[in-house]
Amino acid sequence: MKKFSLILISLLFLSMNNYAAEVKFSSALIKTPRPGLNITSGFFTLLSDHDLLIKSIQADLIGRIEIHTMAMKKTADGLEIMQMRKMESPKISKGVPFVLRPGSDHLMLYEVNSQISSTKKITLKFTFESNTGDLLTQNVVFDIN
Ligand SMILES: [Cu+2]
Repeated sequence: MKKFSLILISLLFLSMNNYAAEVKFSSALIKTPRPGLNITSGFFTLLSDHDLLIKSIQADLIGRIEIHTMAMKKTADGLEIMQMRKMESPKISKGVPFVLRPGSDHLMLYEVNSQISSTKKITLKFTFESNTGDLLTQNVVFDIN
């Protein structure tokens, strides 16, 4: 019995250790703001082996970072317009790529310091919440182009 609980405890310990959800980013890119503008957009693909919520994204030199959905809407007079909406705590489903790409859902960066235009890389700090309420952070290097 004692041996059994020892095994159980070490299994628990192992799975807690492994908890550090594996979150893989690819195609992480931020567009250089156009001259005179302090907002821009960014893109990435994320794949996680756990269900997660994106709680916040922060970076030096950037005032505020949001994730937006984008959809084309027809107005009453038949015009096609782009409609962007902020996603509150976007949900990442285990094993399902979360894709932000040009012309679709995207990162929206506000109050961007002009110094960003003279650098090639920037680190964004992502804070995730697991479905057990744990918070985890991950620094992700984005290309600026
Ligand atoms: Cu947007």
